[in-house]
Amino acid sequence: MIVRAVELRLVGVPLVRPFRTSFGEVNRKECVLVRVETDVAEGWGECVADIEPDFSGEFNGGAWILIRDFLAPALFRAGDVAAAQLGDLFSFVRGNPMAKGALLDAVLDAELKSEGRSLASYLGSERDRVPCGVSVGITPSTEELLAQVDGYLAEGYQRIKLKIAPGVDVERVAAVRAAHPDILLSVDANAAYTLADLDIFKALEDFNLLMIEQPLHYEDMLQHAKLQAQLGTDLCLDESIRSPADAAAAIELGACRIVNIKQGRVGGVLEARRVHDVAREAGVPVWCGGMLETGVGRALNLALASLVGFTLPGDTSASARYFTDDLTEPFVMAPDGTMGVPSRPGIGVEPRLDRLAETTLAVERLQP
Ligand code: OSB
Ligand code: MG
Repeated sequence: MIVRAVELRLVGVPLVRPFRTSFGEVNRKECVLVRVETDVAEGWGECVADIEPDFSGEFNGGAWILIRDFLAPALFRAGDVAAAQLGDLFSFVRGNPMAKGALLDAVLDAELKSEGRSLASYLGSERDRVPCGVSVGITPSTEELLAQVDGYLAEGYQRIKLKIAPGVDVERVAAVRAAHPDILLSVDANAAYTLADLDIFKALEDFNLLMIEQPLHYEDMLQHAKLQAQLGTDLCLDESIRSPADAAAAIELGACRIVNIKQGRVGGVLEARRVHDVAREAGVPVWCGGMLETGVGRALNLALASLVGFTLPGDTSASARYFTDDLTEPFVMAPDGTMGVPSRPGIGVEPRLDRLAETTLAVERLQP
């Protein structure tokens, strides 16, 4: 397959409600969409970086330049390419899995479209529906949190994840657990604590949490291993896992007992499948995380989440949880809390032209 052009497009889509984590609050999703034109088909990818380098060191402006100045030129120089070779082709660039993943996923989408094959089937999917959870941002008050949780449970979500940060943790979790004694409940700290906060984690042990996600520094596996050794509750790593090698290290060190896999964080769906394989080999459950993706990224996430090792409900929520009007046809969750995996060729969705026109902030077309 020959890639004839790469189009970068920055889009901004308002969120239905502000999303607050320990590292900040956003009220709109802004991301770089990648469209590749090849001799056989067109493909789409979505970069999961943020406006600022807050969740990871990558950010939209950096991803844009990296693709424009390094990755796309390498792709053009390579001539006839297949998606499976791109990991090696891009290995001259260190790090930057989010930027690499967006371009790689776009090429894979084009390749699979030309073969008439769905991404889920290519990855080796075992099911056509996946169980959905929802990630609930930090709210101004406990009452507001309880109201949001009630709403999501009424919609059918099978697992509730609460964002926590110092000062908005134990009491919030206690209130939600008291209101809902039997639901699958987890928390995500986005790296906001240190080992000095052991008392807080000990206090959280009373609430039968499914897991505590990324409690400590994003680069500190050793500290996570020390914390996990002192807790009955399973730790899950998100930010700390940027590659299959990170997953192998975390598991062997005992830094977590569950892995959150975000395809966009680890360099695209092919790398994500490798992370899945590492965890599965070690008997470690995984689930599919999210980065508030538009329908393009959501389609990729759902295909990944349909692999056999994804035994826990993911942050694969419905379009309506994020946007009044998604960029693609909306992803809808059934009342039983499951969502269908796209089955059309490639990632199975395309952004609507009218929505692209309304949300585009910048476009650049790259050619050899
Ligand atoms: O840590 O999982 C996270 C959103 C943006 C950045 C980081 C995270 C999240 C979420 C929401 O928790 C996941 C989603 O619904 O897409
Ligand atoms: Mg997380």
